[in-house]
Amino acid sequence: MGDGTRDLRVPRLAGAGGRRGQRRRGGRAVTGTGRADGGEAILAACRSLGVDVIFSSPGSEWAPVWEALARQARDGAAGPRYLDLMHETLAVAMATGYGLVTGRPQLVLLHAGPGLLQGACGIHGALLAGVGMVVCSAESLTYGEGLAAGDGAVDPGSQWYRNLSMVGGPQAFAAPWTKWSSQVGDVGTLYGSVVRAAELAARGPAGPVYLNVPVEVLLAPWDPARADVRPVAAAGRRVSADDEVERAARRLLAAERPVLVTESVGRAPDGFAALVELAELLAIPVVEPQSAVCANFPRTSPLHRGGEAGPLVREADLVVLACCRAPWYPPSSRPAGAEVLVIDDVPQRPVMAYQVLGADQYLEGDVGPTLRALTAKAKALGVDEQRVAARRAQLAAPAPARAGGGAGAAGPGLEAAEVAAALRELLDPRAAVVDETITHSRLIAEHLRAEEPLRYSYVQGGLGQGLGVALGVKLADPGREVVLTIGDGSLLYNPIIQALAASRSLGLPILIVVCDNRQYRSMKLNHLRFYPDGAAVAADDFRGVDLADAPEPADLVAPFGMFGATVTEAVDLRPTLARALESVRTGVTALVDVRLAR
Ligand SMILES: Cc1ncc(C[n+]2csc(CCOP(=O)(O)OP(=O)(O)O)c2C)c(N)n1
Ligand SMILES: [Mg+2]
Repeated sequence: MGDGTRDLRVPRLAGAGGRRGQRRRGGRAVTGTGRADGGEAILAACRSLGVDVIFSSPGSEWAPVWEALARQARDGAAGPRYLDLMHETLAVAMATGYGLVTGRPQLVLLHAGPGLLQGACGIHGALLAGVGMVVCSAESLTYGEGLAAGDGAVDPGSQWYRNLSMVGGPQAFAAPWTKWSSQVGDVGTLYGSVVRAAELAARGPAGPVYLNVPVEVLLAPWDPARADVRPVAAAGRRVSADDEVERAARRLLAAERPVLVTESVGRAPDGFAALVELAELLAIPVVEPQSAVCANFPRTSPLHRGGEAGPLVREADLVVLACCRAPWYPPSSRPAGAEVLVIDDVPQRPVMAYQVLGADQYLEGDVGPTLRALTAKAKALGVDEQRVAARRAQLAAPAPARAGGGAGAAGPGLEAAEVAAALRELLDPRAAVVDETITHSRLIAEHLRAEEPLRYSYVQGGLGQGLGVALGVKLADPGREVVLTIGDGSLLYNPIIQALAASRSLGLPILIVVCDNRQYRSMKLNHLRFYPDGAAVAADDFRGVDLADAPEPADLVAPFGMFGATVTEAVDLRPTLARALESVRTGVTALVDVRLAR
C-alpha cells in the first residue's frame, strides 16, 4: 500500500519561496521548533500517567509525536522512551509482556487502519490476557479539502484520501476486539482522552483500548494551559463488603472438603501470596486446571494438587474459584454436590461469548486484598484446628507431576517434560518463562514447578505473540532471565526477523527453546478426535499437520550473530541449554531447538 510519498508535498521553508507564515503550500503552518500540537498533548498525557514506553510500528501520522520526542530529547526533558519496532505484532506483544510485569498500561502507536489490523491479533490476545494498553492510530477528517482555497487547511497527505480512508473510522473495526474504542474529535480533548483511555485500560477487566487520533487533530496547535495537565491519581482499591466476606469465611470454615481452583490469581498484585496465606491457614488443596494461564501457587507445596480439577472437585463440598474464567467443561458441568464460591475482580468476563460459573456466592473486588480480608475474617471467626490438621495430614506429600507426553505415538527424540525439568534445574531462581507451546504446555507448566509469580506465563490469543511478549517482559525487568518455550509451528507465526532484530538492537537477550516435533500436532489430534476411524487415519493422509520442510529453527538466529543449536539426544540437552544460557547471560539471545518424540 502506497504511503503517499509520490504526491507528498515537501514543506518549503519560509524565505525559500514559501508564503510568509506558511511552510506548506496552501496549508496551515505546521509544527515549528517550539509550538505545541497534538503530538505534545500525547507526550504530556504519557508524563501525567507515568507511561514510560511508547511501542510503535510507524506510520506517517506520528510525525507530531516524533517532533515532540525530538524536543523532549533536545531539552533534556523527562518523558517516555520511544521504540520503533518493525512489525505491529511485535509492538503490541511487547506492550503485553511489559504490562504483564508492571501492570501499567503503555502506549502503542500503529498506522491508520492497516497497522491496526496487522496488530489486531496481538490486541485480541491482550484483551484475553487482561493486559491494559492504549493503542492509537489515525484517519483523516478533511482529505486535504480546503487546501486549494489557501485558507489555512491542514494538508494530511494524499495517501489518506487514496489508500487509507476507512468507512466508519478505525474505531469501528477495533471495537469488537478492544475493551473500549473511540475517536478524538478535537485537539482540545486529546490530552484528556489519552489520560482517560489509559485509566479505562487499567480498571477491571484490564484490557487494550483504542483511540483514533485523526491527523488534523495531531497537527492542530495545542495549548497546555487550557488542559488540566497534572499527575494522574492511582486507581482506588476495591474490596468486598464486610458482611459478604464474613458469609464467605463461614462457608470456608464449615466446609469439610474444600478445594481451591485458580487460573490467574497470580496475575493480580499480591494474589499469589494472598492465596498461599488462605490455603495454608485452612489446609485447602489447590488445583491449576488446564485453563490456568500463569503461576498461581507454589507447585512444590503439598497443597498443590496438580492440573486435574476433576477428582477433587467431584468429592468436594465447597469449590472456591479464584480468578477462573472457564472452570468447567462442558460449561454447565459444575459439581452437583458442592457449593461454589467465586472470588474474582470481574467474574463475568465481557470478552467471553459464553460462560457458566454456577456460583452460590460471589466475592468481588481486587483479588489480593479480597483474599487477605477473607483470611483475616476466617482467623477472627476461629479456625477448627482439628479439622484443618486432619486435612493437612492427608496432604502431606506433594502431588506427583505427570510423566510422559500424553496421547500420540512417540518417535525418536525427547519429551517436553524433560525439557521443562532441565530448564527448572538450570534457570536462575527468578527467571520468567513465557510459554507459547500448544500440546506441550501442560507438561511444561507442571515440570517447571513454579514457586513464584511470573515464573510461568502462557501466551493468550492467536499464535505469533510469544517472541514479543518475552521481549516485553525482558524490557520491563532487564535483570530477570527470560525464557520463551515455543512450538515449532507457533514460532513460524511470529515476526521472527523483526523480533530478533529488536532483541539485538535494544539489548534484550532471551533464551528461546523450541519444542520441535516437526508438525502441528494439535491439528492432528483434533482431526483424530472428530474422525477416529476416518479416511485420513486409514491412509495416514493428514493435512494441516506436516512441518518436515520448515526451516531449521537454529539457522534462523545465524544472521543476527546469536547462539543457535539443535538437540536430538537427551544426553545433549543440559549441556546445550547451559551453553545457551551462558550466551544469554553475556547479552546474546540464544535459540535451542529440541527435537521431540511427539
Ligand atoms: C493466528 C493463529 N492461526 C492459527 C491457529 C490454529 N492453531 C492452533 S495450534 C496450531 C499449531 C501449533 O503448532 P506447534 O506450535 O508446532 O504446536 P503442536 O501442535 O505441535 O504442539 C495452529 C495452527 C492459531 N491458534 N492462531
Ligand atoms: Mg509442533
